[in-house]
Amino acid sequence: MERRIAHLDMDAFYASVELLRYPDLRGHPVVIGGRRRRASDAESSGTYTRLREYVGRGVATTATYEARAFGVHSGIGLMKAAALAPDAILLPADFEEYGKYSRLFKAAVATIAPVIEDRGIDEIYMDLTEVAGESVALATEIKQRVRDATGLSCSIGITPNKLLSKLASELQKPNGITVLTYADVPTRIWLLAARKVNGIGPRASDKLEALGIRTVGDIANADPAMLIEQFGKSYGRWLHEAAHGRDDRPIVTVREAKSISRETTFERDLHAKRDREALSVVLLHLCTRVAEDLVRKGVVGKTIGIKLRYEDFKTVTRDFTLPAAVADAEAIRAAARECLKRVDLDRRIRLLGVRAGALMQAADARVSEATPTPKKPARSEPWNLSLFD
Ligand code: TTP
Ligand code: MG
Repeated sequence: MERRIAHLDMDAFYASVELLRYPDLRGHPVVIGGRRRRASDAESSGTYTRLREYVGRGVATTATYEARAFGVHSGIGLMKAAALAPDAILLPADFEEYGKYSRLFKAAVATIAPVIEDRGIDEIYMDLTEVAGESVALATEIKQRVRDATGLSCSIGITPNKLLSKLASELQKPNGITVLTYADVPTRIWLLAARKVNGIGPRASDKLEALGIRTVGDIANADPAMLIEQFGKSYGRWLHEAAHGRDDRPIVTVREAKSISRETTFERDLHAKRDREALSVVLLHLCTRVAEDLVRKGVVGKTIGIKLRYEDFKTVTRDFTLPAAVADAEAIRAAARECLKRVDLDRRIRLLGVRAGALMQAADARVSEATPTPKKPARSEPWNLSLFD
């Protein structure tokens, strides 16, 4: 039976949460980034910082749609953003507040959709196959509940699978509802740039581009044998399937999660020895993310794994089983390092991933040390943009 899968993504999430606090800024270009929020911020001084006053090397984490009209977006340097939109208001990030709204909107959705996969701070997948109601009506109802609970807007895509729904939710942002069937793939999806597909990172899209393949439709129309020759058996096949909008990944609820992983594709391929420092920064970030996810979900993992993808797209994984289940970044990193000793580090690497498996409820495991609470909320692919700019 065909499934009905929805993807919900909050609109300009961090910025929209800030606008709840500073409603007078509604309609203005606002950018989030730079230093962290201090207790004494805008309310007390009564004045906002303009982007033109910014000096430093910070990047924008997000921007309101009014600021995006000037070309400001996630990952852009704030000095560069200031050149584009000097009068935009710059606000520091307040991760605690975003975490609070994240929990609120997810709880509101859960009143309608019983099967939810948590994809991080501002997005979720839902399986609506068993939920009664027509798709647009259902999406409208979900959006209303999110608005009632948080005052925030979101965009929803509803299609037969996760891959298409993730693309669909973006098609009419902000505040959009997009329902697609397989029949819509050629007209609505094929014109999109290849990199819009979750799983086609900057390097793969560069390589595709060099082959004259720019859009999802170009991939769909490419010879599958050529894709396999260029990208290896598994990724090549996946590209072909993805371009035709096919994806049978299930919705994974927290209860069922067998493992928690984070991975990142580098802006440029890294060499394990020559780029040792950059790699260890990435490794620490990934371990920190995995640790945050574990803590957020109240679980601990006994098996730590790594995934490496080499420049020729060949992928290897290694696992290391610990004597006791853990949820802290340092222990995860130590185990990941053990795994790294068992792979070929003389070749260039394009992707690194860290996984915690053999999960159990933290309450059931006897964890000797208290696990730290996460400071920053987690996202699904957080580091692609910023680390190697
Ligand atoms: P996104 O959903 O990618 O962006 P958004 O919600 O701000 O805007 P959109 O309407 O396009 O969905 O990311 C969610 C939040 O995660 C975003 O508000 C800020 C944060 N974030 C980062 O910290 N770094 C990043 O590189 C990106 C893309 C987002
Ligand atoms: Mg969003």
